[in-house]
Amino acid sequence: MNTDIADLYVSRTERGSAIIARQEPVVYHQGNYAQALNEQQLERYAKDGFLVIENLFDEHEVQELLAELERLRLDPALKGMPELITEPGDQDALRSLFRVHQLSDRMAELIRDPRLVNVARQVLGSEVYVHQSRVNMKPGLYGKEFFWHSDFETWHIEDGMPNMRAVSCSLLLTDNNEHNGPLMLVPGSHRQFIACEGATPDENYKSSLKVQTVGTPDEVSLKLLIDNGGLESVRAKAGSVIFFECNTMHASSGNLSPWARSNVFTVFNSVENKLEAPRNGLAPRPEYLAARQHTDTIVPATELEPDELLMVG
Ligand code: 6CS
Ligand code: FE
Repeated sequence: MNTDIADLYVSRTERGSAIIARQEPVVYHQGNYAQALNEQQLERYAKDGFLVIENLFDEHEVQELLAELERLRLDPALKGMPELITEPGDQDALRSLFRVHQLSDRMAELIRDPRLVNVARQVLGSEVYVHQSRVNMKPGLYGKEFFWHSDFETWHIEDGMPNMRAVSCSLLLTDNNEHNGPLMLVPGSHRQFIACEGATPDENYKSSLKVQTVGTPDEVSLKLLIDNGGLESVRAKAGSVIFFECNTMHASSGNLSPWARSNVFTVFNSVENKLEAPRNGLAPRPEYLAARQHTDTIVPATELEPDELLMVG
């Protein structure tokens, strides 16, 4: 039970559901910490809680990353690793692979790309580190949905992330269209925290990464958010990036099309927002879901000396 009255974002306790006003800024220090987004893009991000930048990566880069994803998917060394999550009820279909920035040199290079890191540094107003990375495959025909949730709700309760000061970057590696289960977001939802009903079972992550049942909003709050802000589905070409604030409500449908919806997902957290103890007496989740040890500041690649680049490449 959480008895910490200083914690405003109580969730999954006997108190039940509630709508709590966000306490933190969305863009820290007026977006002056780094220069990546222009005024208009910053405003959009602050207002909606997300921003799509089309064709941020070119076709060649996308092909290279897709090939790397395919290599990882077939790598026998990864078989049986806990980082590999299969689709519910289907041991053969790969749903997600976590900690990709440590499992792959190419992905390690990607998360240092200034096109991603500098956006994170700008909106979070500080240096940043990687809280979590993953690829989501959403295979054609068999990729299942992700139910409505705020990532921050999970990271606050299960990982002890203190504040809303993290941003997710989803780089689309395949075209996202109305058929292959694109990301749906609720504009403006990041300004409210939805406290959820239901206690967290031990080792919840073992099932929640396949099908999420706790840490999901009640119907009334969800409808209110959507009636207020509307719904937006991201239809965009491979190479586009969705930046979304950690508390933005989102979901995606299953993929009944034959086309995979694959993306690389990196969560940057502010170095001033490192993890504390999980809430409600929960045990910390594994490092591959929530970094506690590997919290080195990510230096944008252009700021590295050429010989350092060789070492990390
Ligand atoms: O539990 C987590 O940390 C992950 N789960 C979901 C459904 N989305 C965000 C995050 O990657
Ligand atoms: Fe999510």
